[in-house]
This record gives sequence, C-alpha cells and structure tokens, in this order.
Amino acid sequence: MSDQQLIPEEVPSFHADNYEKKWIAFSMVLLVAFAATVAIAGFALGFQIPGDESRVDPRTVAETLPWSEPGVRDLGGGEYDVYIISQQYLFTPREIRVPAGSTVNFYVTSIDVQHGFKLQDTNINMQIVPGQVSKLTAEFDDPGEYPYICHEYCGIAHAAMFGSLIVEAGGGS
Ligand SMILES: [Cu+2]
Repeated sequence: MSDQQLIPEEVPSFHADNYEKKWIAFSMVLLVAFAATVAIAGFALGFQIPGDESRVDPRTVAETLPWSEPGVRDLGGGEYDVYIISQQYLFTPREIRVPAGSTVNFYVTSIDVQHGFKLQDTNINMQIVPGQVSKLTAEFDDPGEYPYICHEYCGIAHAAMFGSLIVEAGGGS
C-alpha cells in the first residue's frame, strides 16, 4: 500500500482510525444497552432502591407507635403495611400473614446494631440501620411461605435471626 491510498476520498471532518471508529460504535451500543437495562429493571421488573424512608430514635422507637405494635396493618384494597423491628437476634414479628394478591409495604428498623432484611423469592433486600427506617414494597400473587433472614452479620447468634411471611390462598382482591 502506498501512502496516497490512505487519503480518504470523502470529506472528513472527523479523523479517526477505522479501528477507533469501531470502538466508538461499540461504546455507544454499550451505553444504549446499559440505559435499557436500567430502564427495564426499574420500569418493567419493578426494581427499587431501598430509601431512607424516615428517621427514628433507636432507643425509644420500640415504645413509639406504630413500632410499639409491630406487625401487619390492613390498608384496604389488598394493600398492607408491615412494621418489623430488628434486634439481636430476632425480628418482631417472627411470622407475618397476608392473603394472596396483596401489595405489602415493608417498614423495617433496628433498635441496636446494623442488620439486613432479605425476603426470599422477591426483590426485597435491605440494609437495616439503627435510627433509620428502610422501606420496600412487593406484591404477592402466589400463596406460600417466603422466609426472611438477616443477611448482615450482627453477632454470635446472627444465624438464628429469621422469620416467615406466609401468603395465604383464597384471599386478596
Ligand atoms: Cu444478623
């Protein structure tokens, strides 16, 4: 090849090697793919980021409503709020029951150290920090037992820290 053959015929305002152009194109495809992934996860699959729902005082939260009566609240229309207190080494309540077809908002806080709250077979997976309320929402169409566990090591009996959400058939809206 002579040098003259390398001079492009079209009017180039952008001088890039062919190899470089391919990498630029590939990078753009990646950006579109990443944006699509985030959009699908957020809008189609219902992925949520557990937010800092509100602040509480971990020393008094267990004596303050609604946390002084942890458990399920029926909001009507198949929607439920669930308040759960985490502490070394248990969740209160340890068992939750809702009918199939429910939409459940989980509010979880800790009165001592950092814990985790992971609900099997759902997108619920939260870090539970003392003084902070973590909230996520899930829908339960299929009856069955959904165990929840603490997945942040919180001390010697961490492995004993679990509970169960039971979705009962024949209910819901
Ligand atoms: Cu734990």
